[in-house]
Amino acid sequence: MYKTIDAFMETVISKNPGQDEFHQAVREVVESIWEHLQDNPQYLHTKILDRLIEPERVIMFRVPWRDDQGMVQVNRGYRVEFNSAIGPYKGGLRFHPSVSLSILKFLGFEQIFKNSLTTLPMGGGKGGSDFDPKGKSENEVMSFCQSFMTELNRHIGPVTDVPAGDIGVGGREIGYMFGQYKRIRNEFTGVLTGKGLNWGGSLIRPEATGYGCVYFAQKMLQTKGDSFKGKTVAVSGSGNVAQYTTEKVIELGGKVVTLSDSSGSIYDSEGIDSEKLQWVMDLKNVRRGRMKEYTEKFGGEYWDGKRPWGAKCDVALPSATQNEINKEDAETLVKNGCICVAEGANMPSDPDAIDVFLGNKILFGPGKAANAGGVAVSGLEMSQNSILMSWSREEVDEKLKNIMSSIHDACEKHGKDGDFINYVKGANIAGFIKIADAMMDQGVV
Ligand code: NDP
Ligand code: 2IT
Repeated sequence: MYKTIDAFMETVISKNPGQDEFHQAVREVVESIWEHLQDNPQYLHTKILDRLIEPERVIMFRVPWRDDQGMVQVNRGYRVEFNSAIGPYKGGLRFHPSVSLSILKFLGFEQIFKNSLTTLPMGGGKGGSDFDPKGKSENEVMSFCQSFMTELNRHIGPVTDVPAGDIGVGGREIGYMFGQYKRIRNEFTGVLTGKGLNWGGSLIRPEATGYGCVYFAQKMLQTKGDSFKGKTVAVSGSGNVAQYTTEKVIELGGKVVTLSDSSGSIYDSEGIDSEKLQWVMDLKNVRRGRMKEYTEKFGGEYWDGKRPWGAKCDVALPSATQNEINKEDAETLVKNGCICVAEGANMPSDPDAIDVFLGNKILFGPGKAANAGGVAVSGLEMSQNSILMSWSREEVDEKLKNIMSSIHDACEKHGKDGDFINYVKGANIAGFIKIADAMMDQGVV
């Protein structure tokens, strides 16, 4: 039995060398639940924590494909099937050159708790590849997706493991992978979520992560009697999550002044209105261009190679990638009057940044709570597929709102400390209890 958090983390680090992002995600959870564990020795005796940090299965495979010049290219594919205590493995696929086992283990580990919070029966998993879709032709993306699914298909299934999108994987890639799965298996099933609307997809799934994050931030603001109306909002990223986050903030009367991509950020003091957002959606989803072009079209400032956190804002909604807010960024945000941060991305704030937010007692919603709307609507897509029905936009949106609200309540229940809510602690404890109890019920497996 471990005496201290540091002693536990030493073992995690020595068993998983070099997996820095995974260590970071585990430490955050363990720090939150440590006290709860000491008060509940049944979890210690059954080594729930030791079992929880060990994926049930990790699959790693070769993905060979031919580029447009006929040259053979080789990427590495992964699926981390982390925990199936409360349902089939569920989580996205990420295609990005930075993808490694550490990144996918951190994402899969986070996903276990996130999925538990959604109230739906989904276990945790994550996968992807170091393939870089940037600059590739349609044909190359399709060839890669088909090769990737040629191996992945034997490990997944509607009651086993149900992947979806993440960075670099959107409707286009899900389509190519679904087509290949169906061709190999001769089965039309809900094996992937984020599908097209006329072949089993759910209304609101594309919007769900962004909308859900804004619904969650709205609940957080309401605890202070506040709302999005008239708020200046900094959003990072310009992909799926950033786009629909911006759409919902505009609808609720807020003003989004920043967006970004991996090359830099744009700052528009007038606000990104619906028309400008439509242009961004076309730029990123159809033309696949860079955010720099925004300032050439609409004016404003382009901050080359910089993140958007220098912008003065009331609310920050990081929606690009992990560790995109460090201590200095967090201090700048707080100094400039930011009162609320809700994470659309997974682990965008590093541990020092989280300390700054919590230390200053601002509203801070961690990704596993704030961005759970995406996987929640994936869960609703699975339900619709299994009953061969599709629900209306209003029905799905209503269910999404209710789920985000219940996640907020769970965070409040386990994270309330006087008049402050520690959402990190609340989300981790609430997520943990459901998984740990299910694992206890199912014996040593
Ligand atoms: P997209 O691929 O649609 O967009 C990603 C955006 O983030 C792009 O603007 C991209 O810029 C930027 N970005 C990616 N990597 C980096 C990097 N290393 N440095 C700076 N910017 C970067 O992905 P999503 O919008 O789907 O995902 C964004 C975040 O939200 C991720 O953390 C993901 O895990 C999380 N998330 C996504 C969900 C979903 O349903 N899609 C659900 C829950 C969380 P560029 O174009 O230059 O690459
Ligand atoms: O990080 C995430 O929750 C996602 N990328 C969505 C996963 C899903 O299965 O919809």
